[in-house]
Amino acid sequence: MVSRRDFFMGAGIAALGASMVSRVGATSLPEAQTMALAGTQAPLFPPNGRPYQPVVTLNGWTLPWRMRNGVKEFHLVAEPVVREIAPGMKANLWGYNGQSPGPTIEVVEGDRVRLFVTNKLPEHTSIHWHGQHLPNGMDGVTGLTQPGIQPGKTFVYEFVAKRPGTFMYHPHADEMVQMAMGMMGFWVTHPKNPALHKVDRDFVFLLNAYDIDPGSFTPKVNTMLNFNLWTLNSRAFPGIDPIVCRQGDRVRIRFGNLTMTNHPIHLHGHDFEVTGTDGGWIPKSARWPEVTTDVAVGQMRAIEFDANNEGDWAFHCHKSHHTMNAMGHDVPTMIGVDHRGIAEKINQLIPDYMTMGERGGSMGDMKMPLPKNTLPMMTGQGPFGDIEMGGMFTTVKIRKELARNDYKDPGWYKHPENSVAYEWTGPTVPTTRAPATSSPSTTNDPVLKVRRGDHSHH
Ligand SMILES: [Cu+2]
Repeated sequence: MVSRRDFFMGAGIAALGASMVSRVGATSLPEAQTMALAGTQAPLFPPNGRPYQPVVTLNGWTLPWRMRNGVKEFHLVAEPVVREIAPGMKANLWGYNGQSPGPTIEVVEGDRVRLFVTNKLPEHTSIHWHGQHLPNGMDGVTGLTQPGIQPGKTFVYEFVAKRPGTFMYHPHADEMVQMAMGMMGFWVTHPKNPALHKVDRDFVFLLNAYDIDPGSFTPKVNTMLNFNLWTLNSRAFPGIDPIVCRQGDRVRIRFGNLTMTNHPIHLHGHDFEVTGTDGGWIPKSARWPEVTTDVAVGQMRAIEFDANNEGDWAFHCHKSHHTMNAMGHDVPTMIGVDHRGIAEKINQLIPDYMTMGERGGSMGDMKMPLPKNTLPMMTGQGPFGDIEMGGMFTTVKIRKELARNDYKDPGWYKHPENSVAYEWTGPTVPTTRAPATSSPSTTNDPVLKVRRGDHSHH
């Protein structure tokens, strides 16, 4: 991971020319910084304003701001971007400030915020600030609360971030196209009192989905259901960075769903509580333990857990086709079909033909030739071989020896001796039939029969 300081020293950030706009309050256009790197950037500790523990955006970054007469000023640029989905695949998306999703906006409860939005897309756009309490005219719904921002134009939004919590932003203009192209971003309003809702590590990402034919670069924007790339912050595993935690830390992960379907998000090795939604913080008495929580379309969830258990823990959407990349979709079931020799014969006719999974899968073994610019459907190399996952999958890596705010990938977990599942190499035994037990539907036991009769008379 490149530190933010290194990054500023490097060439990753380009400033747009600052031109003057004349409007009450807004006196000049702040620099618009852009991000060229796909890796998770170090958190941005606030250089001014009230203090807080900043969030870490998975494979993303936080947008720096300018303080002008007590107002936090941000400059978002809606523009076409090239996003690496994972090594081996890039996509032509639309996003903000060089990336899809756009940068995370972090402010503090009570902050006055001014957002300049420049449109460099070929069509009009707007930004809706999902979940915020703001003047109606700042809500960003094209046609309803404002005219669309035409190409080349800059609009100014201004409001007070009244409520602490978890929010997002996205266009309310040609929505199906603009969201299918990756236009969205995360927003966190930290509480004014930094002791409230305090955690040691706070990670954020958006769930998104694309329909990009293998070999092509641009999402199909009219897809309603059959998306073939399931992503966290427009990255698919193995392109998603690990969520790195120090053992004992209190960890929050916040996510928002801007796909067209729900995602049951599942964490291994720990239980967590859902502590917040886009509606605010959930009172302590109303929280319950989970290891999987569903996030519906347009919703956000904040989960919290104590990172007590060292290891590399899977963290993923529990819909199994959402942990597969493009090539895993629309393939027939071949389990039980013996087609030994068939592939070779067909290969003489169709060179790249392959048969899939007749022994129940292990797609990880299938090193089939891929078209340029797509991802193997289930992949990722782990310390024990192929992880056989793609899409919405990553790991939560928990280690003892980490410094506070160290988010560098510590590599694979070194398991203590005798703590890894192992192969049985002793003698085998024949399979025996389990003894029959009394099942109400098959038993001849008169007592049970009577009981069942009793029930039917009630
Ligand atoms: Cu899912």
